[in-house]
Amino acid sequence: MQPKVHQGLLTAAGFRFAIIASRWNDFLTSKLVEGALDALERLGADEKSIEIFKVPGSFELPLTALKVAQGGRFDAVICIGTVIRGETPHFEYVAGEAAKGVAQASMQTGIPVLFGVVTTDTLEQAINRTGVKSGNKGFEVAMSAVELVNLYKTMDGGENLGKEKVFPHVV
Ligand code: INI
Repeated sequence: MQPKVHQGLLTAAGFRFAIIASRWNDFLTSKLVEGALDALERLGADEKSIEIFKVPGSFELPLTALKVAQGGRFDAVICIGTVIRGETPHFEYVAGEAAKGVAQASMQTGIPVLFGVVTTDTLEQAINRTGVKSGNKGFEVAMSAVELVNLYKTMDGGENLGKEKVFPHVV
């Protein structure tokens, strides 16, 4: 059997990206933002087609992502943050709400909203996920964002077609 396979190209040229970055643990999240920018640049995105929105913490990512996605100016929204279990007694609330809200923003708008939040037990694990050891989560989610905008463009048969069909309230 050879079923038809649908998958997105890894080319960012012509697409617009929003990065929403939490200020918490800025020495780590700034590395994640750098990783995301590195990926977008290397996949051909134009600097002018990328905008960064800063928010106080990861808890604030979902609503900001929703507003940015609803604005209709971007093809994908990349949310970035770091939540470390050992550093907060309300880890579950912050990380859980961030994950749930980011998914909701995507589902409500039809625009890919990526979850680039590093959630770890320890500071060391978080450091390792920001480019020091086991990859850079910002780079990875930016790659996923590019793949998805290409996949959805193909599925829609044209830019924004899906949005018009499925989400008439999103301009
Ligand atoms: N926000 C984070 O992004 N990471 C954290 O580790 C964190 N801790 O540890 O509390 C955190 N808290 C702030 C939270 O995201 C909100 O900004 C705050 O609760 C105001 O709504």
